[in-house]
Amino acid sequence: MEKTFLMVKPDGVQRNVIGEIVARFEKKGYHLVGAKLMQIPTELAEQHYGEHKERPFFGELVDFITSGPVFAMVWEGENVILTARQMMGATNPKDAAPGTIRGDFAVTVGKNMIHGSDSAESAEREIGLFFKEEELVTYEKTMNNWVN
Ligand code: DAT
Ligand code: MG
Repeated sequence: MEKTFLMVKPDGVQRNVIGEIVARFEKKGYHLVGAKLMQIPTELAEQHYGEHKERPFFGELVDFITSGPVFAMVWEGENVILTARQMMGATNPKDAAPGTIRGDFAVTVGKNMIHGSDSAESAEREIGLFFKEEELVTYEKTMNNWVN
């Protein structure tokens, strides 16, 4: 089953909306297989955002994502990578539709509440960066039969 890496950024943790964000993915019908509150070390932040190394905002991005704890998660489900991105909304909250997480909770691109993998390759890479194999849990919910 498809998996994605999602993370409530430091602004979301500080603003007490971890629960609301988790609730959206739970209610959608996705399956939580790993989660932890953590402080990202600078080196991990630089690796995670490696694709943006040459961008002018890279330094700010690393400073922001390491500015306080994040809530890192792995979610599983049919088409979860693309659908989670749709539920997050556009990167810049000013372009994010109402009803999306960024549309409902955020104002500015520098503090846009949530990260989500953008492809199968980045999901695999990011899950590997943030979680050890043994931190991901395999379990059944009888409710899954009512979703799929
Ligand atoms: P996303 O988080 O939607 O995958 P991205 O990978 O293009 O977006 O960029 C990573 C993060 O970098 C994004 O969530 C916020 C920040 N960012 C992107 N573009 C920016 C910009 N023009 N100025 C400042 N920060 C930016
Ligand atoms: Mg991205």
